[in-house]
Amino acid sequence: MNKIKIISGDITKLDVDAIVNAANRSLLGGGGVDGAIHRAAGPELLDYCRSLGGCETGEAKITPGFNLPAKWVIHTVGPVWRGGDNREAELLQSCYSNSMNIAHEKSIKSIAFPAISTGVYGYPKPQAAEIAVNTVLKFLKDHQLPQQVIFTCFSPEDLEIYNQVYKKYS
Ligand code: AR6
Repeated sequence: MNKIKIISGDITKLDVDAIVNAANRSLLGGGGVDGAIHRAAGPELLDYCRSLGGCETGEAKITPGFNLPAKWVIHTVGPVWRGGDNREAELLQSCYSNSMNIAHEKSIKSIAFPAISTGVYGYPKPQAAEIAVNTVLKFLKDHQLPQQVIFTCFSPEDLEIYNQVYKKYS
């Protein structure tokens, strides 16, 4: 079975063990995919997140999925793009590897990622996709779990970028 899948769609609808949220450091919700996840999970998610004390950029924290089809949400905080000389690549890589580490610790079999940092936070999409695909491929080489990683693209442009990057590295 191919461990990586690239699909187009809404991450909140996916019936997977965990979805990843592109959150902010407060973990108290926002727009974009974060807003969509909180709306679909229901108010219990925000209540739970209040107990977590926020999250640093590049780090990740797990919560239940509440009303989502996904059992878990792994919240990670991507870097804001400020030209590329402010550790953006390293921090984005940490988002993917820390999320994968948490998934591994929780014996999560399937996990879906959005394109972290590429919306409001302005990370250039092709560069972000390279980091996403490379970091996940490297993790999968060394670990049995998760067995399935889904990159969820919210636009045809993202789908095209991910497919091209994946073709290059797989
Ligand atoms: N399913 C999958 N992907 C989605 C969905 C969805 N339902 N909705 C949006 N995307 P963004 P960021 C894509 O802006 O850049 C929030 O306010 C979107 O097209 O959600 O990391 C947080 O609270 C883009 O490709 O996240 C933070 O303050 C990707 O998800 C800030 O935005 C990420 O876009 C984080 O900014």
